[in-house]
Amino acid sequence: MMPRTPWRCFAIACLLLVGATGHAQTKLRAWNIHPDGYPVTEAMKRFASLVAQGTQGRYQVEIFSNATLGDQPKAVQMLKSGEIDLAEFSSGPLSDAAPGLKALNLPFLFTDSAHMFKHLDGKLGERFAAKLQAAGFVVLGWYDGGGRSFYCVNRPLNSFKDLAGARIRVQQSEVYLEMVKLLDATPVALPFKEVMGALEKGDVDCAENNMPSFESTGHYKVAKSVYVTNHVISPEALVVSTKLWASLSAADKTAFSKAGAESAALMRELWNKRVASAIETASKQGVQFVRLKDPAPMVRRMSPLYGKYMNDPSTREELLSIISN
Ligand code: GTR
Repeated sequence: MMPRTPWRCFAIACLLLVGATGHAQTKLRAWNIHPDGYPVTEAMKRFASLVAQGTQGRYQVEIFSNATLGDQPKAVQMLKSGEIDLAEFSSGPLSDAAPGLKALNLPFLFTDSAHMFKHLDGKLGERFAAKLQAAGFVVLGWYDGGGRSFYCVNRPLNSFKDLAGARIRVQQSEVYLEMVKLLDATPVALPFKEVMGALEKGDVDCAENNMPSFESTGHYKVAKSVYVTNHVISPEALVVSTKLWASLSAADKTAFSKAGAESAALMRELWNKRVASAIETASKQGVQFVRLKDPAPMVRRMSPLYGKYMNDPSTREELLSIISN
């Protein structure tokens, strides 16, 4: 009988593993910024289980939540280079890697999530997905980032003019930086996980986000005035790297796409419930919500942005088709 050298033991173990499942298993690393229970996280879990099911266990998605693998701009680069396989990104940071997406970050472009999905679930979504694919990201589902609003510590907000002079945290994303400057305020680009500390220490006066993130991060505990502007209705996307995509068989691509679509449907459903419960939690803690009644003056203030991106050939066509529908 042959002696059992270490390499032989390894080979036997591999054969046994393949024999037990009928095939080898590939582990995929998925990046996520949110905590457990958040709509994005729960939808990604559903995606992972559907992928396992649809590929008879050959692909196992491991979700690294809470940005433990790094902040969003870093993860965008990691996915582009194939260092991680999958992620859920907001269109803000994603648009720095795929500039055509900047159109999606323009303020007051969509009236609400239904209007946004009317476009993203149709021809326009396909066009954005093609731009993303050329940049290294394959879209498997459009998730909801809802309406983003401004909120501040010790600064009552009754008009966008009350934001003048404030230091406002934004995502690392060009349009967001430009938007805050047009409000005569100072944009401070900070990673998501550092915003709470910055609000507490007074490094920034304000931030802007959707209500589920305002609540899940605990920002509502210090920022007691919210100006409900919904200035950006922001799409998010579940994406895989083009490297992973190229390695999948046609049948596995179908299984991944189906899992992506189902996870997006779940996400959107969970999202609406979470918006309502986030507002309720914050209201109970004394947060004051003031609604922007007439967006026209704020829209006028943003006009240099519309001019800039309408003249930009990478965003012009998409903007025209959104505006005309
Ligand atoms: C959240 C979004 C995150 C991240 C964050 C931020 O609403 O889901 O992906 O973009 O906002 O402001 O950094």
